[in-house]
Amino acid sequence: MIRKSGIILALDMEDPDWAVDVCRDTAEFIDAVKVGYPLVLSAGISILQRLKDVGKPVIADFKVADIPYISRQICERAVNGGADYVIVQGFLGEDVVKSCAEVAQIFVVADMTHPGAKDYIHDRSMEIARMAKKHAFGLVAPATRPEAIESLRKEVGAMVIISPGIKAQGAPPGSAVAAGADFEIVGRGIYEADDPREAAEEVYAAIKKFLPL
Ligand code: NUP
Repeated sequence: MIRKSGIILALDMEDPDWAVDVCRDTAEFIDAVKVGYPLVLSAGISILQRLKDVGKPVIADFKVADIPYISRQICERAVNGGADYVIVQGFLGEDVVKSCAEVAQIFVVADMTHPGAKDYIHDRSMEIARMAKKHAFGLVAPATRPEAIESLRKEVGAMVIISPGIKAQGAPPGSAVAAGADFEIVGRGIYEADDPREAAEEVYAAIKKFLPL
């Protein structure tokens, strides 16, 4: 995944035409799009190819969390549907991550943005990251906890880190990249803005300060 702006656009609306419109409008300022259950369950898997046709890499955020046999099938279907990358949960164990990585380029969720992440996953995030490093293309780490991004960066070296939690969940644009992430994932903060293109440009302006020249 090539970094120009450092922005991954998350599309979680119900209407597929709206999703494609936002992707087109913001194309100049985004490096990839991320689609999860809310959009795929309303629009069908064909939305992955429609977004891919706009010209951006597509990340299927299915947070895959099943036995290895089923997790692998989910990844295969996502890839056949047009996904360039699939997001997989790491807490299920190495066998799940490994079976997914055999059929897809994967990002592994090492920690999450919401307060409840502190109940369970947060305390094991470094172990998850260490394991993921053996199999995955990248990690998902929370912009809402920049100190977690800093620690995970130290743990995984040059591995790609993508970070949600910008704007709608409280993390300021630019903060995740400043903490060591490669890309910031932004959903509502862009697609719910009156002018999504302008909102994307503003996020880019904030990230740009922390990108190498
Ligand atoms: O820990 C995570 N937090 C999170 O918000 C892991 C994620 N994959 N996400 C996703 O990022 C979430 O599913 C949504 O698609 C996006 C954030 O959207 P928004 O809060 O910017 O609207």
